[in-house]
Amino acid sequence: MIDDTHWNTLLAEVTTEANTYDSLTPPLVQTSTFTFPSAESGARRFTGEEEGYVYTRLSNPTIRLFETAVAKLEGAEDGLAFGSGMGAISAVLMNLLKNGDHLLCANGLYGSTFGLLDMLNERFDISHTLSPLASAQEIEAAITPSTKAIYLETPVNPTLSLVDIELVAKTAHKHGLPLIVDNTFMSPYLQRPLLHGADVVVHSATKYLGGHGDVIAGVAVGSRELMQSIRMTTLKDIGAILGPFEAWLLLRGMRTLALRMNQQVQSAQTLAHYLLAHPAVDKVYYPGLYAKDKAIMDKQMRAPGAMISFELKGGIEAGRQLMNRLQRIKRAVSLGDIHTLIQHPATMTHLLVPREDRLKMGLADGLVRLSVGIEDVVDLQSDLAAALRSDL
Ligand code: 7XF
Repeated sequence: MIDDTHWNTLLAEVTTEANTYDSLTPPLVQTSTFTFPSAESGARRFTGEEEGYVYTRLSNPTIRLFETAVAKLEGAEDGLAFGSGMGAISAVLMNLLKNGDHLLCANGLYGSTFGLLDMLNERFDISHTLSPLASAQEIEAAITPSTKAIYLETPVNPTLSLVDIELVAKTAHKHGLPLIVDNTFMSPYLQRPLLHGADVVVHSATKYLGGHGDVIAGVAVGSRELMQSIRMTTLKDIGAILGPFEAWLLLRGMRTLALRMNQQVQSAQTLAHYLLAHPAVDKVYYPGLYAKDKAIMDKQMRAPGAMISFELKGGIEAGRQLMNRLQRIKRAVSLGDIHTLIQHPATMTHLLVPREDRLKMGLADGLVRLSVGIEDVVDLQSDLAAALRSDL
């Protein structure tokens, strides 16, 4: 269990650690391969009888430092780094599932995770169903004899509603099923799913862990046994590995995770209340604004996070206008950066999704998603105020 009061100390420790050169910051071991002192030693490294690196696709000291740092922050035994969040998600799912198996998922998943599940279904006969997973009865009813794992994101994108990790974990374990949680929207600073019973946590490390918009990366953490199994199968043989330099950048970004998060959450809370009171805004989605989420939030989250979705009364045209009028807030997908980013699903990420399907996913025409950065909140609010003129 991590002592919450010492997060900055912990981050400083786990992202540096003692190393060969006593350097303050971790060494960047930018190499593809490692030399063996002798033929016999090389053979022993391949069989695992001797400690030592072999090839960067299998492991690398800088990547290893990043993996163990995230594992410690999440309270896991071990971790694995990947070249993207999707690399992590696909490696975990393809390790745990085989043809004929079924995956139960919470309603609402990141678009490419949906895409992966569709592909697994069409090509490999691995099916999935979606459920709100809101009560033990609902979860029980959705589990089938071929269900092999449960997968969820919380808060759910883009409605930012919450799923009770402990409730799902308890029901999953009654059936001997592992629970996988995508913790990208929260980061381990705000939510540690393993402490509430989850078995595996995945992240798009592109987001809050990196924090600076300069890396695409993913990570998975869980038991030593499972991580070792993934390393030797869907990581090693499919090969979506992280590069050493990216691992080094992530370690640098992670040293300020708590500081960034505190600032971003504080600004997001201010902006969520500002938007809620704005006449051009129909609805605001932000954890904790509504009573129904309060109990889950208090149980598993340190704070509501820094992602806000809101619906403009003026629909699609209002969304487009808002995007174009903003001066400081950047029009971009991705999230969790020091820069405040905004995107309008109907004209951007979901432009190619038929309108009817998009509405079913909870993505109204005027829905906008804001990822709040570290800029001064006064500047962010005035940028929004100038763009949200009465003609929207
Ligand atoms: O492979 P990536 O590092 O881009 O991570 C995929 C991913 C996994 N889980 C969640 C909850 C995510 O949000 C993402 C990526 N989301 C970005 C976004 O929603 O803006 C991707 C840009 S299209």
